[in-house]
Amino acid sequence: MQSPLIIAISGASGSGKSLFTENLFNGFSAQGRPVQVLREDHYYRAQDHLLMEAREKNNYDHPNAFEHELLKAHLQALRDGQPIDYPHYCFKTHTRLPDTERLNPAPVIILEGIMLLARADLLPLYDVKIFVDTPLDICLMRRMIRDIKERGRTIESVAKQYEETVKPMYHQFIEPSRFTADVVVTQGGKNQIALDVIKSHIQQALL
Ligand code: UZR
Ligand code: MG
Repeated sequence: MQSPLIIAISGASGSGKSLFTENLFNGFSAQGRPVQVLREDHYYRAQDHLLMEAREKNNYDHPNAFEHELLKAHLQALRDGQPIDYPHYCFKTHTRLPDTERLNPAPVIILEGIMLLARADLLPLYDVKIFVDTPLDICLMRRMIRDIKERGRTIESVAKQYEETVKPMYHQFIEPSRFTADVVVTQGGKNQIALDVIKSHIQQALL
């Protein structure tokens, strides 16, 4: 098999990365082209050894919160045509779930996550680097709604996390990583022109 095309999609939490990824993926799965989506969120470190109180205090917006070594090993394996055991993470308990999922290699791999472009050693692994650039106030509003609905949080806890880690770490790590991107996408996952441009690039690469 030809080496897969690896596309990394990054940007702030709440920027629309996941929707952009979803829309890109749907475009391809509709055409019957095999695409594998990997989320950096799944590679948050296991914290079974820590009490809940310590887990709640962890800085999840720092690159060290992720097991990037495992992500790197998985990308390498998929490149070599090997399957991987994809981890699953629980945002409510802040640790990995016991089960993993067997994923097979595919010609296109789409990765999405906040720190994908912030680690210099990961950059050479990607064929296409995309940064979804959305104003921070919009990201915060979306995040507030999502974290309360889906991640079991309160308004107070989202506001505290935002002030203490999300915003400062965004400025320290995510915002500067924008300059490593090949393409900067405004208007998030609904930017149809950006989706079409990237889809046609992928199609060309698959010929
Ligand atoms: P996305 N996060 C948690 O809140 N708890 C965890 O156990 C793991 C991650 C949050 C993290 C980050 N930050 O901003 C966000 N905080 O998940 C990244 N605070 O996920 O890209 O899906 O928004
Ligand atoms: Mg997301």
